[in-house]
Amino acid sequence: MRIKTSLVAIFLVVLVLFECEIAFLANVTYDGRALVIDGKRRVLQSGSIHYPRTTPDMWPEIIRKSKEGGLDVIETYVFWNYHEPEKGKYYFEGRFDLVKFVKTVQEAGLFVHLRIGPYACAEWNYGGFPMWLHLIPGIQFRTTNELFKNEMKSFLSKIVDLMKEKDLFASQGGPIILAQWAAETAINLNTSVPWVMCQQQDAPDPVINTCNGFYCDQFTPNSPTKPKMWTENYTGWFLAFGYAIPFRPAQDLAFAVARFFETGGTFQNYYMYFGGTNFGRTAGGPLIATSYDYDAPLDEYGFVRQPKWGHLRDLHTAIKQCEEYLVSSEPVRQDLGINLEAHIYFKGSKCAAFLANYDSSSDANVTFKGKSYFLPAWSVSILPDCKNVIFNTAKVTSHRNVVHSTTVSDFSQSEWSWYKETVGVWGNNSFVESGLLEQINTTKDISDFLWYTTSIHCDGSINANKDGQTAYMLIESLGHAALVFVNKKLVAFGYGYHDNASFGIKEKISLKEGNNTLDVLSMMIGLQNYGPWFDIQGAGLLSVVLADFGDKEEDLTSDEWTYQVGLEGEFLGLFDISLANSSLWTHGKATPVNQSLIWYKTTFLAPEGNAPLVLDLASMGKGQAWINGQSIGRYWPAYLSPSTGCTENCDYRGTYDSSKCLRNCGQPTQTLYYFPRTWLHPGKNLLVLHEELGGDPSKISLKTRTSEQVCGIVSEVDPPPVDNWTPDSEFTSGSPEIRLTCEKGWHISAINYASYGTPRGDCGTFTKGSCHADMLLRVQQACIGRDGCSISVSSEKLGDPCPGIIKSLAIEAVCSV
Ligand SMILES: *[C@@H]1O[C@H](CO)[C@@H](O)[C@H](O)[C@H]1NC(C)=O
Ligand SMILES: *[C@@H]1O[C@H](CO)[C@@H](O)[C@H](O)[C@H]1NC(C)=O
Ligand SMILES: *[C@@H]1O[C@H](CO)[C@@H](O)[C@H](O)[C@H]1NC(C)=O
Ligand SMILES: *[C@@H]1O[C@H](CO)[C@@H](O)[C@H](O)[C@H]1NC(C)=O
Ligand SMILES: *[C@@H]1O[C@H](CO)[C@@H](O)[C@H](O)[C@H]1NC(C)=O
Ligand SMILES: *[C@@H]1O[C@H](CO)[C@@H](O)[C@H](O)[C@H]1NC(C)=O
Ligand SMILES: *[C@@H]1O[C@H](CO)[C@@H](O)[C@H](O)[C@H]1NC(C)=O
Ligand SMILES: *[C@@H]1O[C@H](CO)[C@@H](O)[C@H](O)[C@H]1NC(C)=O
Ligand SMILES: *[C@@H]1O[C@H](CO)[C@@H](O)[C@H](O)[C@H]1NC(C)=O
Ligand SMILES: CC(=O)N[C@H]1CO[C@H](CO)[C@@H](O)[C@@H]1O
Repeated sequence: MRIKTSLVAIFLVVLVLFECEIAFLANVTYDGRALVIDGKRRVLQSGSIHYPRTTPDMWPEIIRKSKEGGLDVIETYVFWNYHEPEKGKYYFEGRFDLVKFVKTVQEAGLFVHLRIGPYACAEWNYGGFPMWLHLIPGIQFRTTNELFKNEMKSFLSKIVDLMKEKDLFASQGGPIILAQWAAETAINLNTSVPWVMCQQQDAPDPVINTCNGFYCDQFTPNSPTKPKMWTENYTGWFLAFGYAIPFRPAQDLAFAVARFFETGGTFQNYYMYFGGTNFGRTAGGPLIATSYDYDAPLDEYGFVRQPKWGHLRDLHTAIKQCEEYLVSSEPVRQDLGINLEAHIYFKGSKCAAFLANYDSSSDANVTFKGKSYFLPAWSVSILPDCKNVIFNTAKVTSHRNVVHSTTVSDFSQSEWSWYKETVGVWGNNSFVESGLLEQINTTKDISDFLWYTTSIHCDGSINANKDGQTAYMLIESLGHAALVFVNKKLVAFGYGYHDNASFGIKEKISLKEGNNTLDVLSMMIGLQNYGPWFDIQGAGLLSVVLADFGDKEEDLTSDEWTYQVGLEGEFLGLFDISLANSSLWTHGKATPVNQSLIWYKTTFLAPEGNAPLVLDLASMGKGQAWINGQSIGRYWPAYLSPSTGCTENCDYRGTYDSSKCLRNCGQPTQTLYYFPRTWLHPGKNLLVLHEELGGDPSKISLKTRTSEQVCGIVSEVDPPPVDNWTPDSEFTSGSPEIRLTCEKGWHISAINYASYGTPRGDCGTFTKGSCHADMLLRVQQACIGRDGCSISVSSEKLGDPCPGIIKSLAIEAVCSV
């Protein structure tokens, strides 16, 4: 995401498959209004799902929930650095099985929008560029540099060939149609599908320039012959270590999407619809967290996030009801007052309308075609017949959910083994250089770690302060973090931020007479994926200076330094299953705690069932964890977010930005680390941790989700469910409903609260109002034991406890496995 550089573009691959599962050649073109598929203009809802951010067994269910949520298109980047880890050596297995992913979407009957890049950004390590590409002398990324273009072309050919091999191209009678990044090349490819470039105002014809952002209603394509497309509308925001958790209210996201379609848009993509997890070292940087949940409509575990998922599904249904009008004409704007407007789409004498109040605080009543409508601030109402409001973005009738994680096992009684990492040089492949080397060019990203070691000779008398310390050590680093050891003893830990990974360390140290050793372990936490010249930002130590307590300084920066890439434990492969019984591991009674640079190992039994699993690593500092040899990602619970800036109930009204709505202030950024069930097997499973700062592994626990609270509150004057609408019917004839649904395979096990009247509060805090009729029994009868239920909200059905007063039904239910 966050693509700004001009030569970046994206590929559009549209894969058409119909319910009858007969694929045929689809003719995809576009005009000034919309994408045209087989001669028909289409209004399309798209959502990003990155295949390696989950496992193939999860793909069908996540795609099914996306379709059920009203998506037509699944969009993904293609991650070059993992598909071509070494120049000319390709990888398409497991989570990187692109063909399988495309086919899975095809089987679900959805289109695919494939963004082959080559630049992904996407908070992905190095924005998806392979490290070997960076190391080609003379290369310049994302420019017309020939070396770069050649490599890019051969990767593209590889992907194209792979798709051809599987008969997935339109030219073969298959379903895929494709476009390319550099405009001339794209058109030359003759893929017979439209190309889109996001955030590129100068996209030459016929490449379609598109919009990325939180809102795109103000966006216009650079030519009237191109449709208005929105390729990245952020459903939330990514998480970085050291930051609070961003979220985006469903009402604001729905408002942004409705405004886009109101003002002429016909294609929109949610970035992300499902975010997932940055397993292993795939996270971008600096300091991108392991969870890539993104506050997306489907959460990190693949569960629907309510009310966001349901509210957007209702919005998509409402927009679909207007599709024939949207594709027939340009919208006609009608002024309705200050910050109030309507857009009308005509087809013959009939029309559909969007009424908008884009004022960030004042609600309003507007008159449209002789009828009065109430428009809450910062909302859009959708009228598919220019008369009946079937959806308003600020009115959430979809239920909410609150998910509970319960501990299924802990590790307090587990037998732990450990391995103390060597401080400093550990192998015969270390080397000596004068001066401080840039880290990425030195490690080539085969490891997060680089040891910088040297010796400090002190002769004669040393002036000590009253604590026996003798000098200041001043270190400047480009990032991202560093542990400093003097005479093999840890003296300091320094680290940067996602926004600025540079940092300095100033620490009093004690030197002894004669030789002293200085070992600095410099660490990367994800290679930068975004920003000007992000690929040559660099990392590692910049300067090391010793200052005594007088005015003497000794600059060690240009001294001889000995370098060692990686950690000994990584070289030995301690995370690997094959070393599970190795004598390298120490066993004993007391497991060492609060020690830096230590490896831990234990085994555990797979919990029963198929609910998603997380490791709660709150007791650990910073490191990486592996399950049966597979890395679940970097962890860093010791990094707390700032204590201020959070809002309990973020007001959805007014312009959203990534720092507007935050939670979890003053807490560890991430304590729960997801891992796929498929990485476990019956019997004993191996857990290995590499702890860098100090932690207590006995306090780790394994958690799962076995229940969730599901709550709804709907008023008798709310519209009936949007999918009840049929044109030409009197919509007012149906009654509003509360609909509760559980995750697939779950069922409603309890009703905690059910009141018809004037209840107040929200999920978990509902209380009786002055008007109250107990609906517990009734709701229990209708819902218990089922995977979902719906209850009409009308006094006719429920009885009238207080005539003349507008009443609501509030329900809090529990879904469990
Ligand atoms: C594809 O559609 C366009 C516009 O609808 C049309 O002009 C063109 O002839 C079609 N091409 C094929 C191969 O059907
Ligand atoms: C493009 O592909 C179509 C269909 O495969 C083919 O008929 C046409 O000749 C090609 N055009 C060019 C310029 O290669
Ligand atoms: C809108 O109209 C209703 C009904 O007439 C009234 O109760 C309400 O106060 C009005 N709201 C605004 C913001 O004018
Ligand atoms: C050191 O050298 C030996 C043999 O020369 C080799 O087997 C071993 O892997 C090397 N160790 C390291 C850490 O490079
Ligand atoms: C980044 O942090 C470093 C060290 O704290 C500081 O010297 C530098 O000015 C910061 N840079 C920016 C752009 O804020
Ligand atoms: C100090 O350490 C360096 C590097 O290990 C070594 O070459 C040198 O001989 C040592 N000097 C003394 C006085 O021990
Ligand atoms: C890394 O090496 C490349 C070429 O090998 C060079 O162009 C680049 O400037 C170096 N990067 C840094 C940060 O030193
Ligand atoms: C390690 O030992 C256990 C028990 O002795 C055995 O079940 C397991 O297969 C061994 N694992 C490996 C990788 O050798
Ligand atoms: C862990 O060790 C650090 C430094 O050695 C110390 O400051 C800290 O208090 C210790 N924490 C615990 C929980 O023992
Ligand atoms: C890449 C991009 O378009 N980013 C935009 C996302 O939205 C915010 C808020 O509207 C803008 O400030 C960013 O520039």
